[in-house]
Amino acid sequence: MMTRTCLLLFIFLFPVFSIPGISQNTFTDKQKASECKKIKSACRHAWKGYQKYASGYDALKPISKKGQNWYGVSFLMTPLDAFDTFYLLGLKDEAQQAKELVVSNLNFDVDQEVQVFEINIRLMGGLLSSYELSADKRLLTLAEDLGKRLLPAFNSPTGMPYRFINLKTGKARDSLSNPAEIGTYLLDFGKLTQLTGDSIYYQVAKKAAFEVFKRRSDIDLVGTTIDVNTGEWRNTESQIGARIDSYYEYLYKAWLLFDDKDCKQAWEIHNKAIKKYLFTEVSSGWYFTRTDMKSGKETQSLYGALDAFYAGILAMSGDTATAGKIQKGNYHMWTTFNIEPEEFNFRTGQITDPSYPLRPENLESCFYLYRKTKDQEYLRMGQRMISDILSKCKTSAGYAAIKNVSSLELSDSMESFFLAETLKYAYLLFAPEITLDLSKFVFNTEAHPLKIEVTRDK
Ligand code: DMJ
Repeated sequence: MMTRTCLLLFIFLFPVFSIPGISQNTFTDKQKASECKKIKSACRHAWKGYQKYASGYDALKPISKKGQNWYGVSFLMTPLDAFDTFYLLGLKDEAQQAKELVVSNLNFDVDQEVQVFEINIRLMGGLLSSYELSADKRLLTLAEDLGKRLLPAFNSPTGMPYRFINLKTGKARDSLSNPAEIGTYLLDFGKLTQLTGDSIYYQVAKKAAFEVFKRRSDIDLVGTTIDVNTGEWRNTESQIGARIDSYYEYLYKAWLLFDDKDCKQAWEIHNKAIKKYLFTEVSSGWYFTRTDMKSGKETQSLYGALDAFYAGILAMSGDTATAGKIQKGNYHMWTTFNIEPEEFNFRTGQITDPSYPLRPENLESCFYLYRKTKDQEYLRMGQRMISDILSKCKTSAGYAAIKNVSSLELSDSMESFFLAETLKYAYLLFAPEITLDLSKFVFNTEAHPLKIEVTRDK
């Protein structure tokens, strides 16, 4: 008798000639509208739970039905991350409620140390996009106040930011950082510069990203850990996901948002190396592996939920062929394990981290690929993933992360990126393009849309 593990391995290693679990029908407008309706109703359900059990907190604990803060005080992560999703989905009451919670309660004048990267992508990004969509000046005032309080983090000998900053005292700490936490400011700080006229924000963000870039290896890869005091690499493993991901994303998107050609060139140099050294084919599909940044030799054949985003960037850049191959791998990872695991070994099919914290990246890549190719396959993939999330993660108070994708045991967390990103990309995949015109907006890494104000040479 075949054991469950053998069966999983067989399914996983079986070559992908057709995509299992996907019917070949074409979506009608009516079917697309029905998908949008389901996602809107999921948004309302998650928001109702937050309002009832966690109003004023950073996040909802969807099983114990309580509120949860990241720090000693709340920074209203969920309403701020969710506002622009409600706005785009036409959930006017919910958008108004979320905005009111933010403008009446958000205060950065607190003696509290925070993680600069997370505060920037969720709060700074959220404030700037909410301001651009609603024109409520109070949101821009909050963004500028936050920007001033984050700036001292960049006062390191190299200009690469420390990981933590006290919002009141400006005391910064933790010099051991990574490309993602150093290079993910270009879009948000750049937008703050554009809206306030103060050049300092884009200046520090660009310097930080290019301090990483200039320390790339001879084969144009970067590592996973770097000391911002000395500029020395402390971990030279190169990969596409955690701790590096949005560094690449922001280099590419800073060109889209600000027409910054230095950033485009840097991304192109990295992308060539990524495709040469990380892009790997096995019998079940294509993945990005992990290598040493100096030799390009494989260190570990691990891939996971976070890595899935890069297919979207490739699609945006016009490389739909490579993006399509990676997306097949992404979808295979999803269907093989019930729901995608946080990380697995793509050579053996073994799961190395079984959790699913409601991440958006797989759907995000489907969204960009569908926009670029109009291939129905991406709608079918999205439909399956959305259906899995909405059925397997639902609780009476909202949606819960999964502790183990094999047992589908839930964990008591609903990250704010579920409303900011996962449900937004899910909706936009099926909604009319005019809902969000990609020639007019660029998403920050938390899916906050920022307006393109420059004219770009094509
Ligand atoms: C989000 O906070 C952002 O997308 C970030 O860049 C990576 N991780 C989460 C979602 O998975």
